[in-house]
Amino acid sequence: MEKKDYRPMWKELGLNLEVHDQLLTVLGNAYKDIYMSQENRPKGMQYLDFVISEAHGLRIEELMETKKKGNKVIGTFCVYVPEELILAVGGTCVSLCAGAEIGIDEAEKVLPRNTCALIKSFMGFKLAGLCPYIQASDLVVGETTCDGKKKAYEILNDYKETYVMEIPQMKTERDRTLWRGEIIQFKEKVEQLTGRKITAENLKEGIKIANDKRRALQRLSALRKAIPSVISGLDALLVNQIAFYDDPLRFTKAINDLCDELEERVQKGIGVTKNGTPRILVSGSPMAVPNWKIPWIIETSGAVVVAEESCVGERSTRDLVDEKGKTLDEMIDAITDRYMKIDCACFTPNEERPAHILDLVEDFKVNGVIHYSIQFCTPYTVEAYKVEKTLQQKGIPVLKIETDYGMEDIGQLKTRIEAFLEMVKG
Ligand code: BJ8
Repeated sequence: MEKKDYRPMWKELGLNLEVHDQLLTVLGNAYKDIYMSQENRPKGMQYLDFVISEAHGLRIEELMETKKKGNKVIGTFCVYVPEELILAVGGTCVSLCAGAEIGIDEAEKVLPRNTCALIKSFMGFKLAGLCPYIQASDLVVGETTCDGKKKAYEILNDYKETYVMEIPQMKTERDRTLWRGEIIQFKEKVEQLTGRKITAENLKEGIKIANDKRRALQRLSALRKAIPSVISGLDALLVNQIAFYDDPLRFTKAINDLCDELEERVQKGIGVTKNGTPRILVSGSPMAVPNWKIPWIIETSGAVVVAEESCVGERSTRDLVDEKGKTLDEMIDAITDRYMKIDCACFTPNEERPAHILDLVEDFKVNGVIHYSIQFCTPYTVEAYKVEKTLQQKGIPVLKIETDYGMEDIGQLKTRIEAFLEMVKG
């Protein structure tokens, strides 16, 4: 089937068509090399292949359609933004482009060079006119998680209205009160933007949609405990990445279908790995599309990634919002409590995270942990020490990696990862 020409839409959105074309070509080739070369992929992954191929096309067209009906699109960069409130009023919550190196030159005109690649990437995508999601968004919502992000949002706000939620730094009762207040203020912002009231009835629906998506992702995660592995880490990561872009109802159905297929694989003992393949947990900074570098190196070095302790992974899906609440107040409480459980390294102390990593190692029969920090990401790079110490005390092999989105260090990383995998096997 011939591909539709989306260039008129991209032009209308103000994208830099020439550079955007180059970006799509590079991404298409990378996807072919990394994803389509895998063997024995589940059939259900065809849906994900399709979604990724239309990430800047059909999906953006859908967003423009929903906007024409008076619905709003809200762009985010963090799993702290409570999407339930957006869904309640018929809005769409999308993650904005932040996983590729393109646009870095533009970003470095306004940000220091030693800023984490994720921040430079979102700034670069906006300044170079390459992210159709931010162009289609009616509002961007940022958060005061790490210093780099919160200061970058001040700059981003000069180019696109950016509303910032204050995320507490600790998890005391006082912090919970602050966070609950932020959620109420965000609710008012959403109501003002959309001209629609958030009620107990529509919020219940918003909670259900978000929880159903998380339940499908939890199902996928649980299926990755199987030996042999029934899906590659790369494919599972892609599912978690696309969760941030796709229509939630359609996505949930597609992932549940994929899980049905994987359950059948478990029953029949069909896997994508051989006996004795080292099982790796990747832990740390989030991997936004198309950041596939580390799992790609791991899986082309003879191991399989069985879980991501990451916001693009089970950190953002493990907790559901309690659905028992009947009044708006009870639902706001349930949302507050659910989001307070996220153990991002921006919190101090953050003892839950190393403890949770140990649980994952046990549950997923992990042979080794690769701690991944985006270079210049202070929260995860510093917290890596505690994670490493906790794992070493239990005799669990761990490798700490710091890298950006560039390809220059691929050879060096491959050497280190291969040496680590040798040790894990031995
Ligand atoms: S809840 S992990 S999505 S903040 S990598 S920009 S922390 S310097 S992305 Fe994150 Fe929310 Fe936390 Fe999750 Fe800063 Fe680090 Fe860069 Fe980061």
